[in-house]
Amino acid sequence: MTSKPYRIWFDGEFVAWEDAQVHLLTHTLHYGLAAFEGIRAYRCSDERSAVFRLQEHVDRLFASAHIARIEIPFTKEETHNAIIELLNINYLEEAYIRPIAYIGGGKVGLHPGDNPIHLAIAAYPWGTYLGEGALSKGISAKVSSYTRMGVNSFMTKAKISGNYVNSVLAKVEATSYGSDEAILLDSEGYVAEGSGENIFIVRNGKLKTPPLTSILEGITRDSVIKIAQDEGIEVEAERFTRDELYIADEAFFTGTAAEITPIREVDKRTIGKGKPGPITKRLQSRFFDIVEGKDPKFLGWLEFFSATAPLKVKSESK
Ligand code: PPE
Repeated sequence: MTSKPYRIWFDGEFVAWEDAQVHLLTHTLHYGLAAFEGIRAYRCSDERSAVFRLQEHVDRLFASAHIARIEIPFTKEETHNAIIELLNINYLEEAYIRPIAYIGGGKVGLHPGDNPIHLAIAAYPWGTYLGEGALSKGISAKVSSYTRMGVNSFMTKAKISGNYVNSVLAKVEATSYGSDEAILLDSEGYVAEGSGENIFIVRNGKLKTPPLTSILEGITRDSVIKIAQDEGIEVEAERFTRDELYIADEAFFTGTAAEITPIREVDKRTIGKGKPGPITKRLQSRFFDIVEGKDPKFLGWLEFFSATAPLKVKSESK
């Protein structure tokens, strides 16, 4: 693991990047049960910075943990404050924030028993998720040979580490075939989501996105729906097939990491004109205005902080 000059919040203390270690017999390492989040903080136009929809992410972290029967030994408020403190302490004006609640070592075997639950939060700069030019030119995607896991096999509403085995397999497959990202179909063959994003299509001026049945309840997805409604664009949460995707006028992914990434090609079929379409561009530009605090209507989604006032480090090592 390459060292970074950032501290990590680990069970209530700040530790150096390289000291945030786990034991080999960590339960989660073997069985994949951990609840995690991906959150972004942006530098705003007025010298301040802001975390985008922080409370919703903290709520989803606790919802994922609840589904997984992981009892996080901190309150939502403590977690929320820890994230802001971490950004301050690291002077991070822009960051990707990764909280993870996991089951530690103790008894080996499937039942987590009394193994301790840990909460760790890392934050570091992370640029464009799908590579240079992804946001301005769009990316290529491949419908995966892997099916999105069924709703009674995995808990798709929960952001649980083990769920991502499906995503990692799909992502590696897609990139090894030369595509930038994978699109997974659900067990009935309808379009579900990307390996780490929700998906939207535009047809005849209307937006369509798969219903929440078998996908992650994306916070960016929810934001895009609300922005589109504000723009007077009709949005339907309705199932669609891969061939409807092929004949869409526009398509894009949404996610904290991916933000709003246009899709210009799927399975070697050009989508629309093969470049970001007008509705995608409109939503993308409104989204970036909002996260940068330039849109008074959506200021409620931002939690401002000043990364210029670091707090005192409580502890050097765990
Ligand atoms: N679906 C999946 C499967 C998913 O992982 C994400 C986020 C989304 C939808 C979009 O959710 P939201 O971020 O709330 O809009 N994926 C996270 C992890 C990416 C990673 O590579 O790690 C993210 O974007 O932070």
